[in-house]
Amino acid sequence: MSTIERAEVFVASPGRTFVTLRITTSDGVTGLGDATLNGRELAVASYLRDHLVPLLVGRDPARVEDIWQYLYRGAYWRRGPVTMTAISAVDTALWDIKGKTAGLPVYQLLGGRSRDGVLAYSHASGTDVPALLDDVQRYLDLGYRAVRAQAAVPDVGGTYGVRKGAIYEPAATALPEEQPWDTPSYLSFAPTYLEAVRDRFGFGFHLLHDVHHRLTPLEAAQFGKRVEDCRLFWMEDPTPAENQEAFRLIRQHTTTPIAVGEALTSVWDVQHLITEQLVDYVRTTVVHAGGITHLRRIFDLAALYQVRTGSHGATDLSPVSLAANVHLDLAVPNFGIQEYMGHAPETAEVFHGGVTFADGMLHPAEEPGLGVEYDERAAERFPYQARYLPVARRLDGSVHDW
Ligand code: KDG
Ligand code: MG
Repeated sequence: MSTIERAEVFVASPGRTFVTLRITTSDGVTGLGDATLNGRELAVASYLRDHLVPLLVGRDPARVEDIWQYLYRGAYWRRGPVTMTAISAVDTALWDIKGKTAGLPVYQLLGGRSRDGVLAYSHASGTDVPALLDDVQRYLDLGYRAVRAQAAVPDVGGTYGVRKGAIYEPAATALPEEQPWDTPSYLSFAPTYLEAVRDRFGFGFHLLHDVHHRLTPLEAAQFGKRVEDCRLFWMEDPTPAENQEAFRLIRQHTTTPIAVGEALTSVWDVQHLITEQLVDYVRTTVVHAGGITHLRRIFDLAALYQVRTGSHGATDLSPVSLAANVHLDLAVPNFGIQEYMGHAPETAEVFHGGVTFADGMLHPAEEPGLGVEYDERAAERFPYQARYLPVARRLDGSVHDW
């Protein structure tokens, strides 16, 4: 029987920080898992190195479900982003190994293709409306059939989602940058640029918008109602998801579809949202919601309630977890859309292979496993750099949700 011989944790910052787990079996087969938790990377690296790696050595890598249950139930302390990201990395690496051992790409182990490709959306943004419109044009020219639109709120610096360089990277400073926030300014301005996008480009593509947890339920209901004529694919994270009943109020007032879940990490965290049909899209991912094994469980629950998938795919999801997500997206019946922001050029020096983009769709590699390799030598050129997401403060100085 093949056993897990070693499991190594790599922390490197090629363009941004990624934590990567590599499991090697006694047969010499390797599998990769993403363990990146933006701004809390070293906590997951330690959880893996200090607490999970010693439990893995000597186990049968083929027993993916059993290892998942062992790490989840066996910890006693359940859920939470650090635990779930660490379990995700192990699970993803084991699926990679299973695919390589079977000689099949992972999507074949998940039931095979349900579709020819995975619809992807990317991020258009601008420091003002003309710049946003130029950027939407750029994404449509690149072949995207779905585009997210965000513009800087006038006179309020540091709006969420507005790109400064070639790639939008919010975790950019060694300590958290403090950014101002003003809800009334956002509520009067954001609908106008979404309308400007529809006026200029029409309705022949999907338009998305991320509110990024900034509104109260009533404000979110007002926003959703106000932008109904824009026919958004979704408004994302309109209000923080700790109080899930809050979404019922939003629902009762608007038909704008709702997407939630990039910061949620287990089926129990989304159970109420799904079974009460309070959202339309669930944004949980392979990297933060327990790997392929657990994310499939979430997606299957969602399918029972006609909730579709729309997994998070920002720069802080490494090419490994993005690939794993796309394998799953390809297979599940209730796939909706996949976020795809791309990565900095340095990232491609370390992670080889992965998904490809063509005609608005993502495609996984056809090699056995996930189709991504980690270049350990190249990673040494990019030592770890601490980077934090910003923190938002209202104009009166109090802390707001970022
Ligand atoms: O780590 C947090 C980022 O990935 C997040 O702020 C990006 O909201 C985001 C999105 O929708 O991509
Ligand atoms: Mg988001």
